[in-house]
Amino acid sequence: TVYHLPEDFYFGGATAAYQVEGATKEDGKGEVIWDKYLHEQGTINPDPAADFYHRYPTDLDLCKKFHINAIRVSIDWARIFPEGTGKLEPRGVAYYHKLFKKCHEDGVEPFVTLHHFDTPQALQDKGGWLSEEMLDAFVDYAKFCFKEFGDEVKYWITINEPTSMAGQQYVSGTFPPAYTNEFAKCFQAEYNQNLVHARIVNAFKAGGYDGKIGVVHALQTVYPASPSEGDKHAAALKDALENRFYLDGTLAGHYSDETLALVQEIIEANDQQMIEIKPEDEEVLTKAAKSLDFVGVNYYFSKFMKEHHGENVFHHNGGGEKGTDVNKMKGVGEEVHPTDLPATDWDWIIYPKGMYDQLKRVHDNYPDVPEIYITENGMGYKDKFLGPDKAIDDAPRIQYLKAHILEVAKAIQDGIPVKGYFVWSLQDQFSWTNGYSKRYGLFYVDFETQARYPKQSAYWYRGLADSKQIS
Ligand code: BGP
Repeated sequence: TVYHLPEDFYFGGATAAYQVEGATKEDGKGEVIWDKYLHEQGTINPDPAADFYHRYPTDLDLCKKFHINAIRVSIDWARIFPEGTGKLEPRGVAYYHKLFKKCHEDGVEPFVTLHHFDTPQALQDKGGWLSEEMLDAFVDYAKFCFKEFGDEVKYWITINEPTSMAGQQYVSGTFPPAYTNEFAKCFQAEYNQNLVHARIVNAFKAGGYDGKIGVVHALQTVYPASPSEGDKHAAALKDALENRFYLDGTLAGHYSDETLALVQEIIEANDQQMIEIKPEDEEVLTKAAKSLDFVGVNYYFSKFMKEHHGENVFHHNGGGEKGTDVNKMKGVGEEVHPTDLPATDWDWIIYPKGMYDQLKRVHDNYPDVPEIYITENGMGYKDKFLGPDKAIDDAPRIQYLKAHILEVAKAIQDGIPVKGYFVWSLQDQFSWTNGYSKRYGLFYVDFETQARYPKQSAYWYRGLADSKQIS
C-alpha cells in the first residue's frame, strides 16, 4: 500500500540550543546546569558542538536545498537572561532575531522551544524545578520571548521532554544535578513542570498572540514482556511514570485517580512520601489543556516490562556498547529486550509499531488535542566518513526513518491529526550523555573542521518531501 502525506505537511529537522550552538561562553551567555557538570566530569566538551551559533546560515541553506521546510530550535534561556532572571543580555536577543530572520528567508518554519534541558545554573542553585523562584522566572522569561519574538515565531513549545529531565535528574542520575532514586522529588519536579507549562500557556493565550503553543513529550510506548499480571502491572507503573502523569497533566488538565494511584504506589514502594495535588493547581492545568494547540511527540523506542521486586539497578549505555544497558527500577519494574527485536548500539529497541500505538493512544485518550507533531524521531548510529565526495552510507537510518514515518502515515490515514515530522537530528550534534559518537544527523558534521556533508538519508528525506508518498 502506498500512503500519502498531506500537502501542507512539515518535513522538519530538529536541534536544541545546547546541543548545536557551542559558543557557551560567548556574548555574555550565562552558565547552565551542563557547563559545570560536564567540566567536572571532564569527558565531553559541549564546545563547539556543531557551532550553530556561527554556522546557522549554512544549516538553513542546507534545509532549503534539501526541502526541509521546518526546523526545531530552542532558545537558550541563559543567553537572554544570564542569571535566569533580572539583567537582560541584548546580544543573545539579537542572535535569535537573526536566526529567525534567516529561517524565514529560507522558507523554513521555526518551531521554538523555551526550555530544552538547559536550566540556568543560577536558578538550579535555588532548587531548579523544585523552587518557586525558578517557576516564576520561567513564566517571566516565556512572556519576554512571546513579546520580543512574537512576530517571528508562530509555533512555541514550552518544555522539551519534562519526563526525561525529571527522571534523569532525580532517579537515574544521568542529568545534572544527578540525584538518584529520589522518586518523590522526581514527581514533584514533574508536577511543577506541568503546572508552569500551564501557566505559560495561559499567559500566551491571555496575551492574544498570533501563533500556536504546545508541549513536547518523550513518549515511550510501554508493553508488558509477558501476559502475566505482574508484568502487566509493571508496564502500567512504567507508563504512569514516563508518560501518563504528563499526558494527564498537560493534555487533560486533570490527574485521573488511576494515574495517581500508580504514582503513589511507586513513591511509597521507595519509602518516600506522596506529593500533594492541589485543587487550585488543577484549575490552572484544566484551563491550559483546553486551549492547548498541539502536542509534540518524541518517539524513539518502546519498552517491554517485567515485574521486579528488588532494589534499583541502573547502567546507562552511553558509549554504544551494545547489550550493556540495565534498568531495574524499585517499585516499577525491569526493562527487558525481547530477543526478536532489533536495537541500536545504545540498546534502544527499534519498534516502529510503537509509534502508531502511541499516536493512537494519545488521540484516543486525549481527543481534545487538535494537532500532533512528531517533534523527534531518529536513529543514533556510528556513521563513517567516506571522504568529501561520497555521501555517507547510513542505510540502517533510512530503514529506521522509513519504517517509522510509514506508521505516522498510517495514523494520519486513520484520522489522527499529525501535521508534521521532525527528524532528530538535522545535523550531527552533541548528545547529552553520549558525547559526539552517537550521531543522528541527516548531515554529517566533521567536528574538527565543522564541515557538513549530506548523508544518504538526507537525499532520501528530500525525495520523501517531494513525493509525499511512502510504502
Ligand atoms: C531526546 C532529547 C534530545 C536528544 C535525543 C536523543 O531525549 O530531546 O535532546 O538528545 O533525545 O537522545 P540521546 O542524545 O541521548 O541519544
